[in-house]
Amino acid sequence: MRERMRMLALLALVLGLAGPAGAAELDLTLSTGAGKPVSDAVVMVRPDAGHGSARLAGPFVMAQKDTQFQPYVLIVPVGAEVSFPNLDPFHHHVYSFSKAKTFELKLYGQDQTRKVTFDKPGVVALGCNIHDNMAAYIRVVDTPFAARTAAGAAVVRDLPPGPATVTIWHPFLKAPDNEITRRVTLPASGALRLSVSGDLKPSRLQRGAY
Ligand SMILES: [Cu+2]
Repeated sequence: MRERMRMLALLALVLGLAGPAGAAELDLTLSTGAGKPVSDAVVMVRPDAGHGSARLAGPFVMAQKDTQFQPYVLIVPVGAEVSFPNLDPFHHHVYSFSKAKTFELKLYGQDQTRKVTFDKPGVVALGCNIHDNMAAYIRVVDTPFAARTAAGAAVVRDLPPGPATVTIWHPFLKAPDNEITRRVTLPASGALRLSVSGDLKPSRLQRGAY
């Protein structure tokens, strides 16, 4: 009897950890009005049914290399600890004034690292006090269903079926809060294709090809 109870408890734990993940995927393409693919956008899917206890997996790293942040856009879950290794043979001084996380990592040198925990969802714009053209973004997400576009495409997997809200964000997207939102209904299995068009505001802090 005790053995059976233990088995049931274990089963509940396993099911609980797995959450309501399903078999559908979202295939998103994002391009400008002129048809150019947009990279470094973040696609977030929030199923109406919720997402259980599923969470994006780390490690989460925002490096400084060749006088740039790498990557340009990093997706992390709420509560993530992000490391900021300096891989350059000179100092950097990383900061953010963003509402989602205001912090400063004072001058530190080659092969040193620092850690910051991001405890609120939102956009964190990064800069360097020494190098004015260094810029990057951390998007802190409250859903495990998130992906970044590369060459204008992103795939979000293991989605539960049913209605969901899809949010597409890019630091320079011409839209309120730099976000476009779509309502979709996810199938029980297979792929839902979604094509979205959005233009970017020109900025000296833009990076990548689109
Ligand atoms: Cu720097």
